[in-house]
Amino acid sequence: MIKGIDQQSIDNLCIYNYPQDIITKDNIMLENLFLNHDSQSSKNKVNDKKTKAHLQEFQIDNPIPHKIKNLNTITTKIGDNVIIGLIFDQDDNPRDYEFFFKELMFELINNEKRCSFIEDFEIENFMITTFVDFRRYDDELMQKHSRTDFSKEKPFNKIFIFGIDEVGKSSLVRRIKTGEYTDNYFTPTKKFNIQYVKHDEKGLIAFWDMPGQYSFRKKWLTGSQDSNILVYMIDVSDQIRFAEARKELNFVLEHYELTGVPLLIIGNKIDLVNHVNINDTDETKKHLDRLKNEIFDYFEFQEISDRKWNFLFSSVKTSYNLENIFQSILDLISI
Ligand SMILES: Nc1nc2c(ncn2[C@@H]2O[C@H](COP(=O)(O)OP(=O)(O)OP(=O)(O)O)[C@@H](O)[C@H]2O)c(=O)[nH]1
Ligand SMILES: [Mg+2]
Repeated sequence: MIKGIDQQSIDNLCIYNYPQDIITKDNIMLENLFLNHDSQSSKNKVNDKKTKAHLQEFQIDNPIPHKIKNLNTITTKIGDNVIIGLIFDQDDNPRDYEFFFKELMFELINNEKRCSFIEDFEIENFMITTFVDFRRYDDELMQKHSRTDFSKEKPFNKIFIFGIDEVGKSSLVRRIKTGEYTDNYFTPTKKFNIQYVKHDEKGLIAFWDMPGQYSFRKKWLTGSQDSNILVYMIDVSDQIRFAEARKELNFVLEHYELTGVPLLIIGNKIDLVNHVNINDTDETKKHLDRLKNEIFDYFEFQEISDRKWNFLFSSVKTSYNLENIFQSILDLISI
């Protein structure tokens, strides 16, 4: 997606790619793209006046299927300064998708108001929804089976990680992605931190790490759309904040659109809990079981009956249980 096409200089454009980097700021390519859309827009202004009737609506131009640097694409212009495009397989005909593309854009932008193109997180979210809806449409209606490319053959999974601030969400994602951990490495996350990990069986896994500070929590519901699993993290060493953590979890779980989405709850920072010297002894096991029972009683996890769920302790710092956590995520999304 390219934002800012009404600006004088191509350098000022904002370019968003999903799920991989596919397009860079190539002047000739971009100028050609804009020219195509400019002629389309002027036609639309004459023929399509009715769509401007509602003031709050974005104008969505007729999509244009074309080749951009050998990529098989379809693009449309939204409002005055946004162009969004999709790239298809070489053997696909983008014209097959023209109608659906325009309908989908209209539905997402003007009916569901999924994106106002102001904040980056909205744009990221809008792109994932477009991507997922298109793949569903393709699977259901086009019924093509001979796929060879990565994104078709292998599934795509979105892992939505949330929890109040400071529990260790960003540290976990960094650990999974790079193997690294540093105390106090992170300042609070201020926007959606999206990291991709490739997995042999599961294809592309996108970790959506939410900001946990109070003022950002209202954006969690927007970010959670189309998730394959919810991962809720708590800090088990900070029991003073359990009430707050419980309230925020329940608020999200009550949201009807998320019913049935599997849930993994992670009790992080187990290394900080008194008396728990993590090793394989029976003594440790007893301590962990007792702590787990206390947490279950307090959070009333047993009441969760509308989805598959699991609870695991972890320490991102010492790597305790991280392999089991990754495995549990994979198991839950397979269900
Ligand atoms: N002792 C200990 N510290 C941890 C662990 N995991 C994370 N931390 C520390 O906890 C602090 C917060 O970690 P972050 O990963 O930034 O937490 P966050 O949940 O992403 O916080 P927000 O982005 O504000 O929502 C950092 O100082 C980390 O180093 C852990 O398992 N044990
Ligand atoms: Mg963070």
